[in-house]
Amino acid sequence: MKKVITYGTFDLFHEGHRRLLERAKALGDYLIVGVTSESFDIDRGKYNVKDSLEKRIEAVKNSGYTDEVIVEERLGQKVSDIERLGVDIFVIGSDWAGKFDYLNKYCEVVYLERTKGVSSTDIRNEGAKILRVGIVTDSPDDGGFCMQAHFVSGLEVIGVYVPPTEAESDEFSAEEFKEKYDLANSFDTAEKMHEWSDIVYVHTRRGRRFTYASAALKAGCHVVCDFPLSNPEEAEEIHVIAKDRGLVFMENVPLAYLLSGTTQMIAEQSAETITLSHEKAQKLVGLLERGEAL
Ligand code: C2G
Repeated sequence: MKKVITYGTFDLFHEGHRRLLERAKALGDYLIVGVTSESFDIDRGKYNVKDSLEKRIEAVKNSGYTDEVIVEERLGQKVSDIERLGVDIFVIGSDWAGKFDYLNKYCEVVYLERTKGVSSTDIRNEGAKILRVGIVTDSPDDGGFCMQAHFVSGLEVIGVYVPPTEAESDEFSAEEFKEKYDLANSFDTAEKMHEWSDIVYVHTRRGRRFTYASAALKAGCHVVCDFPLSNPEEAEEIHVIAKDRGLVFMENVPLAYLLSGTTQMIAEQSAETITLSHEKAQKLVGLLERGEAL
């Protein structure tokens, strides 16, 4: 008998979870599902799980594909589960590609394509889809980003990740940045920030932009990046990575966007729009000067 195991939170059980379990079961004869405990999810940075452990276990059982449910309570548990339960295949979604290769020592590891267009996060935010922005920065100054983001509806800057610097003199902490710009979170790894972000703003020195932009795209986040990204080859590569995943990649060239918007308005002869946006801009400047913008 071929035993298959998979793990997950399975919050607000949806079609993506169901399809994962269906395909996992089809790989063998007996499917074991490890459902994460509440405290394990908090430890790994998943704070807003809605359903209780009991409810999530029930949903996994009700799917009709599961032969046995266990609870995942700690890091490193997967190896002992696989050995103890005599597992042949470990299965997980492609959002984890490469992360569990170390389990190859104990059993076969299979990454299944994640189902697009459905996630627990979207269901949680249903009706009020707010795009969450995470910033990766090696500068203590945000370049005006947080303040400007306040004027964009449907957007929330949720936190910051500060990669380690080589020069000690440049050092500042994510916690300091978070306090300065009144953000909700500081993340100790880029991966955690990706998990919580729809968009990542890459605000680092030029040599590091490609690394952080590509990592964010590979984690499924849209990216806004300081200009220029790096060299033309890497710029081309990043556009391919974004395109393949159906994600937006944009460089931070505000004057160019302003000019293209203006050109379009002129072409459409929508002078009224130009006047209106001018008035809006004046109002914004007034608010900023009086410190009322936030
Ligand atoms: N999944 C999917 N398609 C989606 C959403 C999720 O295929 N649209 C898959 C995930 O890739 C994962 C499983 O469903 O394999 C459960 O997803 P989550 O509940 O988000 O669990 P996760 O945080 O990925 O936990 O130890 C825990 C595990 O490492 C995975």
